[in-house]
Amino acid sequence: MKSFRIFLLLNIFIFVGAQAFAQLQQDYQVSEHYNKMEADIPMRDGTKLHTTIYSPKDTSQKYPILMQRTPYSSRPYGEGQFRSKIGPNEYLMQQGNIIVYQDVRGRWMSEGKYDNMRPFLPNKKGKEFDEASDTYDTIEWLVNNVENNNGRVGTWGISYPGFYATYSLLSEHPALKAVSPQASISDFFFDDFHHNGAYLLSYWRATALFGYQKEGPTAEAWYNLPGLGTQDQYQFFLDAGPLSNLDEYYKENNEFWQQLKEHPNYDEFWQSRGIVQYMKDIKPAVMIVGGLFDAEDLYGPFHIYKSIEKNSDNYNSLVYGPWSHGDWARAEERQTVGNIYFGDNISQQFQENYETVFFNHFLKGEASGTTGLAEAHMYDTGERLWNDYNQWPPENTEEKLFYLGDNQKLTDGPTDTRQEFVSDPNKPVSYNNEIKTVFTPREYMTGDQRFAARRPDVLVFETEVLEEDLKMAGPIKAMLQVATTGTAADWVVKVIDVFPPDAEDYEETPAHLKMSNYHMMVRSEVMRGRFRNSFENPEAFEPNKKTAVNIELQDVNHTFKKGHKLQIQVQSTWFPLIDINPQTYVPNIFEAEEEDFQKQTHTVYGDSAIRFSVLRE
Ligand code: PG9
Repeated sequence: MKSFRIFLLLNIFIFVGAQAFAQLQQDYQVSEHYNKMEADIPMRDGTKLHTTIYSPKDTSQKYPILMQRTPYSSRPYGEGQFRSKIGPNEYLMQQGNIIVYQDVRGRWMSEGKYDNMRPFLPNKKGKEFDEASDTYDTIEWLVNNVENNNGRVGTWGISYPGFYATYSLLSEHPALKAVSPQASISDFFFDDFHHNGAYLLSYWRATALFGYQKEGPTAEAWYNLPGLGTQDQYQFFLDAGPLSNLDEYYKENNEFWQQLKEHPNYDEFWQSRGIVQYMKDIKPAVMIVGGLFDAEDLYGPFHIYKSIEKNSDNYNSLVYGPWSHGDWARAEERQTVGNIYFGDNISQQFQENYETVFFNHFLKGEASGTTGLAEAHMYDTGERLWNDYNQWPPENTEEKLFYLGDNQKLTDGPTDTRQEFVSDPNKPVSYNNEIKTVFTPREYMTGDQRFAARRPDVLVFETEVLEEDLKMAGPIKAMLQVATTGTAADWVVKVIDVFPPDAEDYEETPAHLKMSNYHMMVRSEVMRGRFRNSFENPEAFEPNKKTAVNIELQDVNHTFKKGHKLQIQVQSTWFPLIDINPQTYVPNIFEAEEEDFQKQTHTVYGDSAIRFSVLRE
């Protein structure tokens, strides 16, 4: 009885504490605790970058500088105009830090010309610049001109700001001590606008966000996102037909649209803009953050972390949670992605117990590297709890191959069977089962895949009901053996957790859906078949010739529970997440004509395998 009373008191305490913090958040006014100034900081070439600086009114101590460089505006601009929340999270804001936001070159109130994913220049001379030198020049100005700073600087950012945080590592400014790239774009050929060379048609509207140069410093947007005129984006893009028909919306002055069309392959244009290649000999402490269901930038955080880990001996850590793009920075009590609920206060606990600890240790504390935090803090999205690993991928795993056998089964060995399906460009497989137009797709990452499983042009392979838990921790590789009657094809592989018939609904489960037998997407990826041997030099398929196509799917940390099933789906269209492959080889799909789009029959052979990293207990 006594222990129950203690349990009850503890829960009352937690509830009261959470309520009190929520109230504190609502009562906290940035303007009451911070002064704000704006400065146009000159870069080495003379270009001025608009920078907003929030400094604690309390000057009883010195503070580090926490900076975010962004293409999305450092607004609000103007005296007396304050953000409602500043910094990576509320804890760091309320503890007191100097928080800085900067419009990157060519964006908003900054001068200069914008360059999407501006290439890094390793050996800059004189006034030559890139985002690393802009970061260096900014930090140099800040530490010498902002009062009451303690000489230590951190950077952070999510998504494109995450790219600039990653880039800040290349500034090599001695004051830069801690960097947290979060959902960082690393390479537009694998993040956001392309996946393994397949163009993300679902990002088409966002082309306007980055495609136009502005006349000069502006506090107002100089671009508009095109409207589709419908909430049914599947129908809109199907009716639009070949990509060239979309030119009517973007003219020559949309630089990014022209670049997308002119560079269909992984050529020097894209390669020079990738940042992973430079993640070597990194000195500042790094905490990479990502979401295991991040539809936009899943490739980036994993590859940046792995490159730093392989090529540097700095403090380098990884956090991947049950999050969609940027969820970890929000304060939703119930953490859900699409139809799946993972738990309560997951983001707040990360912000308080991880992100705040990381920055305080290196910017205010002893900076010894003994943070008490894990090397890899990874959420198990099947078990619904956190794992701490001393390396990522974990060492105690073994490879397990599942073969795409006959009769919709996953088999332990290859079979001499084959499965065929007709892929029709006029009836592509939808990437989700909803009718709504989105800025960029997100919820499909945990979406129910039963709608696809019941189509004849989606191959399904699955295990029997699992008699024990099966934990996957690390990368997944699809090693397909395929053929097509055509000369071009895309190959999509989906890894699915099939829930048991008695799975219970969540609070969020909509009336039309049941979690019973839910086919939860765990991981998915596409390979544009022409890039199977090289992203730089595409190749056609030889009709009806058995051909190897390998696809790296991004890492997972997921337990397929006893009573569930592991399912693999294979398909060749994924619309309008990605554009439709004509299935006739043309040099540039952005220039394909109506007649190039042909129905073809594809074959998947029984010696195709999916390789998982299974955690040994
Ligand atoms: N990586 C995200 C994005 C880039 C481009 C278009 C749409 C989204 C982001 O920066 O939020």
